[in-house]
Amino acid sequence: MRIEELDVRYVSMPLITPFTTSFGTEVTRPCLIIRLAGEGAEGWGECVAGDGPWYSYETLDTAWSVIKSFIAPAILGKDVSGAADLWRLLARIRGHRMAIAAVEQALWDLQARAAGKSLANVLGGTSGETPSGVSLGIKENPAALVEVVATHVEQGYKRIKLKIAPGRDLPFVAAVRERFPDILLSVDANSAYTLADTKHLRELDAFNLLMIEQPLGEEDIVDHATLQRDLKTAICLDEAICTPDDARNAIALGSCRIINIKPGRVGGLLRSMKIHDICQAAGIPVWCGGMLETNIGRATNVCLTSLPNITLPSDITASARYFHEDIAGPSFVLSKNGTMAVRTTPGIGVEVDHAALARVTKWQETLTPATV
Ligand code: OSB
Ligand code: MG
Repeated sequence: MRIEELDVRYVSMPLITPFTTSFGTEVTRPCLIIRLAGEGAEGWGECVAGDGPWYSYETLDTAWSVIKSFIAPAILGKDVSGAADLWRLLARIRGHRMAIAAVEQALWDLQARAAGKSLANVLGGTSGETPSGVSLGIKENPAALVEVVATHVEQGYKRIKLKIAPGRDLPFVAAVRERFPDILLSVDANSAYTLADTKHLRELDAFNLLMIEQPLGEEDIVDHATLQRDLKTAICLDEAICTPDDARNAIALGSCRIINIKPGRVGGLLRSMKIHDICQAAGIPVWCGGMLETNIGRATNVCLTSLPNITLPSDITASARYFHEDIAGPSFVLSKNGTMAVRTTPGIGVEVDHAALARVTKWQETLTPATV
């Protein structure tokens, strides 16, 4: 498939509710929306980097710079037959996985649409629905958090994840556990602690949590292994798993018992599938994390969750929770039993709403073989 055009749009979407984690509060979700076109078909992808390097070192500016200067020139006008081919063309690029993932995602969508197949089908997905979990930001006090949890338990989410940070942890988790003794509950620290907090983190063992996500350094797998030996609760790594080798090494060291895959963090769907397979062979369950995606990224994540070893509830929440108006549809809604349906329509399973996209687009640039 000859790639003829790569459009990049910088989009900024106001969030319905601000989202607070240990690394800050987000009130809008900016992202880059990528459109690839070739041979009469098009495909869409979303770059999940943030405006600042808070979750990851990548930002939307670095992603745009790498896409424009290095990714677009390597693929425009070229025949690209799939993600493996894309990776071969981009082999000289180190890191910048969120930039690569956004373009890779658009390529998968383009190819699935050209073949008239759903992305889930192209990826070899097997399940028709995926259990939904929800990630709840840090709230003012434990009582306020319990109220937000109650709303989401009523909506049917199968797992509730609480963001935590030093000073915003034990009483918050205790209050939620007291009100909901039986729900599947987890916490996510986004690297807010160190090994010196081991004694404190061990107190979380009392709450029968499904997992503690990324308690320590964002690049660490050694201290996590030490901590995992001291905890009853399973550690799930998020930030620290950026490549298939990271997954292999973390598993070998015993740094975690669960891994969260985010296609953006690991460089796309091909790498996601490699990590999925490594985990499956090692008996490590995985789930798909979220980055407050629009329906374009959300649709792609849902397709990924149809893989057989994505067994735990993923951070794939109803679209209406995030934005008043999304840029693609149909929107994702939670089924009565707390699952999201995997779409069978061609490509990622959503169509772009061009008028809605234009309303949130701050700038756009079209790259062609002639302009790079
Ligand atoms: O650590 O999983 C995380 C959002 C932005 C950055 C990091 C994380 C998150 C979430 C939200 O937890 C998941 C979602 O609902 O998309
Ligand atoms: Mg996380």
